[in-house]
Amino acid sequence: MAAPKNYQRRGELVLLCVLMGTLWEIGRGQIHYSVPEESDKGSFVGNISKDLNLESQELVKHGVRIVSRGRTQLFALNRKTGGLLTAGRIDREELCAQSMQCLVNINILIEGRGKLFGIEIEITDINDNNPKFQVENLEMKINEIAAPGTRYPLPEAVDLDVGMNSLQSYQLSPNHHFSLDVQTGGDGTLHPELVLEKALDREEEAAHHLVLIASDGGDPRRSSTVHIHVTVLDTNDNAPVFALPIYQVKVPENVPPGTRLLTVSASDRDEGANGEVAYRFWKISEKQSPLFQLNENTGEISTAESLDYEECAFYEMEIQAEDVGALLGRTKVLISVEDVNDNRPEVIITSLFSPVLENTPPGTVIAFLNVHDRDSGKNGQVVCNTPHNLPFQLEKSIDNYYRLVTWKYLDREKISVYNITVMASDLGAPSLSNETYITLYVADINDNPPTFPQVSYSAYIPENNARGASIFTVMAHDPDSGKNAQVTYSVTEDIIMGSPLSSYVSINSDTGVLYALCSFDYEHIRDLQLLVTASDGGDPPLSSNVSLSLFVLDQNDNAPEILYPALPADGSTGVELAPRSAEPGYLVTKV
Ligand SMILES: *[C@@H]1O[C@H](CO)[C@@H](O)[C@H](O)[C@H]1NC(C)=O
Ligand SMILES: *[C@@H]1O[C@H](CO)[C@@H](O)[C@H](O)[C@H]1NC(C)=O
Ligand SMILES: *[C@@H]1O[C@H](CO)[C@@H](O)[C@H](O)[C@H]1NC(C)=O
Ligand SMILES: CC(=O)N[C@H]1CO[C@H](CO)[C@@H](O)[C@@H]1O
Repeated sequence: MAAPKNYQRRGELVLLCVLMGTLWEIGRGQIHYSVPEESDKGSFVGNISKDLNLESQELVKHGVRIVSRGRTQLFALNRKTGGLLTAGRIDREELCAQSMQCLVNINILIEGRGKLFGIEIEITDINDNNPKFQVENLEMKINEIAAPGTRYPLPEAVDLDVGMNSLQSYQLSPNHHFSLDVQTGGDGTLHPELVLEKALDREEEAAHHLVLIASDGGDPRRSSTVHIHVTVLDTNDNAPVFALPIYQVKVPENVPPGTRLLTVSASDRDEGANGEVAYRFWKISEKQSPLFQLNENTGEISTAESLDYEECAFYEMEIQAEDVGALLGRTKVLISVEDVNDNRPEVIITSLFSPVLENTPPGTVIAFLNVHDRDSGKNGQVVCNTPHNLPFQLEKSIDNYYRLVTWKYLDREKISVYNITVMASDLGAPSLSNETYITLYVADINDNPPTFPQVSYSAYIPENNARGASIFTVMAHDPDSGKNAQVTYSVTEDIIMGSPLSSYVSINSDTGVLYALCSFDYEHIRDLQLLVTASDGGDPPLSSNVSLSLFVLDQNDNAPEILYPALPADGSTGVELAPRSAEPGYLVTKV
């Protein structure tokens, strides 16, 4: 901005010199002064009076004055003392910009003598300007993968002063990652560059704060700074890392499907999308993969189906976390399933000796049972028992086997079939139990003879009966079963009135029906004593006897005859006399 104006001003001065050139008469060389810029108004520049060999009084007399066409008078003449003074502050930089020498030419006109003198005044530089950056703060972005050695141009400072007072050097605040390199251009200007010395790591340090200092060589030295804020841009250079190398969880086997078990979590030190992680099963057996589900985004592992301690008590799997750049992290998950008393004991009848003979001695083994519970620990310990009111008891055998034995004699005739309840309970809390039923048949032995309901029987048959007529039926009962209860009847042979009993009667051995084999004559035979035997079909057979008395009843087959008193021959009624005083019960007569 200032430069064109200054050139213009210098142009005017030069023009002034040319115009005045004709008046240039002084033989001696040009007068040369120098004054530092920024001197106070009225600062002494040179003694005109002395240098032009004029008495100070003559200055006024000869009308000595400064001629210059500039708008601003930089210098003034004290006519009394002959001193050339500054008329105001002079800014060298405004006047001459960056020119190494700043010369101002003025002319002194001595009107009285018609003489013109040229005076060259050099405005010397003082260090009155700071090197100046155009910005105070600089934002830079550098990707963390940038290679060491990469260069980044930095802003340059400008110092209006010249020579040593102008910009001499740049410095960078100490830093581990960056260094400063200053290149010198063809015209001597300095170009500061930032050089990456050591690779950046956003995850370690996401930003760096640097200060660039530009200094001049003046005395005192002036400097200015620019603050450089380097933001390190992320690249996906970090793999996800799980918080734990192994996750462990215990879960009761009865949790419903969908129960959350645990959440694995991997962190990725990268930021934004580079730090996003997806979870997947990495190693899981085919058998267990349908059992668990993993939320891809949250890392939450839950059950997909119900777990069964008895099937598998321990699961091991590996989980992988993957970020967008396919960088991986892995962890292990161990799931222990804890037993819950969820299985009823089972009772298996390994062998059953049924039917059992009713005369088996106490202590005979009826059955072998095996009890089993799929749970473990107390939940899997089983106790077995049977009702106490039955003639059976359980005895523990080896392993999980029980013997069912009799503890007293059985009686088929009382109970022929038992429904034995075997109750198995485990020791879990709450306990689970299961019942099983054993049907035991008691086999008959011939321990009961057929018995007759009565000790003896009497039967009656009218005389003159038809041959083959049934007289009577005896019936014996045998509580045994089958052959042992099959009763056959017989009559013990005897001799009655010279004839065998079997010629009089016979008995149907199956039905017990007694038949007459002859026609009885009361007048001939009045009664028969029989011994009927009932035998069962057992081996050996059992029998019992009963006596049967058979009476023959008289029929009216003979006309009665009155023997006394003899009837009168005339057919009249016989008379019996009785005294009047006869008491009741007095015997009147006998017929
Ligand atoms: C009870 O035991 C039997 C075998 O003795 C078995 O078949 C059954 O499944 C068991 N009941 C339960 C509910 O477990
Ligand atoms: C045995 O008894 C149980 C219950 O008392 C019953 O459920 C079962 O049906 C019975 N078994 C037989 C064979 O009678
Ligand atoms: C039945 O009577 C027959 C013949 O008198 C005899 O041999 C047998 O021992 C008797 N039986 C019984 C059980 O009294
Ligand atoms: C201002 C100043 O120093 N003026 C002096 C210039 O020189 C003459 C003698 O040549 C002195 O008399 C002035 O005092």
